[in-house]
Amino acid sequence: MAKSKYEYVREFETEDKLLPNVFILVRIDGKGFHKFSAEHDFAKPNDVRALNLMNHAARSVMNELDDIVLGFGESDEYSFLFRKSTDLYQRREAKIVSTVVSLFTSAYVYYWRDYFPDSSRPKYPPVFDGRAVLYPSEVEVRDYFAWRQADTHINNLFNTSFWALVEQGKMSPRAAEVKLSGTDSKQKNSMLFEEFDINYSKIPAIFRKGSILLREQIPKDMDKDAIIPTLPETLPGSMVAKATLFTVIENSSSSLDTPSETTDSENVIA
Ligand code: DGT
Ligand code: MG
Ligand code: MG
Ligand code: MG
Ligand code: MG
Repeated sequence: MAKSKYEYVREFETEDKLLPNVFILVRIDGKGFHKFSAEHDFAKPNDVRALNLMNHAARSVMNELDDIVLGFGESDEYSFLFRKSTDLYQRREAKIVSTVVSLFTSAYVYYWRDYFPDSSRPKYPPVFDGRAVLYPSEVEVRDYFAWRQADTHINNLFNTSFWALVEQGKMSPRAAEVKLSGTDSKQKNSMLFEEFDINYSKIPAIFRKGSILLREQIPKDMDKDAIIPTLPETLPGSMVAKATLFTVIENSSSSLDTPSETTDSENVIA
């Protein structure tokens, strides 16, 4: 095709290729979900429908982008780890991040009704932002997921204590905050147990530890649609961490398919 005289404007586009041979991590996060969760009456402190919808949207992302080997979700955020050698969009940052965010957001809206059957769609369009972070080695990748999971735990313990004080203990939000300020996790655990009969360790793992989606290797000749995702809980504990973060990443190929889901992410920080 002949070049038009306008073609020169292409020269204004800049290169944004991510460094080769490092792990690409993309994290998305809901914009203003403090308000979004209130407007849609999300249960406090955790709404299992909302978390499952997040998981479904993340599964859509992983089904579309084969090079994502691991996903971790909590609250209104999801992290996606790409295999080190991915050449998706020649590692162009804007293409990678915008595709993940766009697909996640459209899937979140598309599947909304399956999780919130009382409304056909959200009251207004939810927005997610996204960023890519590069990690040079498995050490940082492991610590990254440990960081997000520690965040899940800290927030959940605080929120569980806070709402127990407010809803069961009939305290004002301000008084609950004052009572909790400066307490450590041991004190929160005993308060929940002694004052509210809540055994924190019995709270569903999806709330305490977040959700993991991990891609598993399947035999090449297997019918992809016939795969029933296996829960990593059924695998030996040590294998989940190793297979996920360290083996599967390097052996990842197009024969990898259906991510499976677990709420028990303990093994990632093992
Ligand atoms: P941002 O990310 O800076 O635009 O602001 P937010 O408001 O999205 O804040 P963020 O991402 O730090 O925290 C997530 C908010 O979403 C937080 O206010 C709690 C809310 N949220 C997330 N999951 C749930 C849930 O399951 N139930 C309820 N009630 N709220 C939730
Ligand atoms: Mg924030
Ligand atoms: Mg947010
Ligand atoms: Mg958030
Ligand atoms: Mg096009």
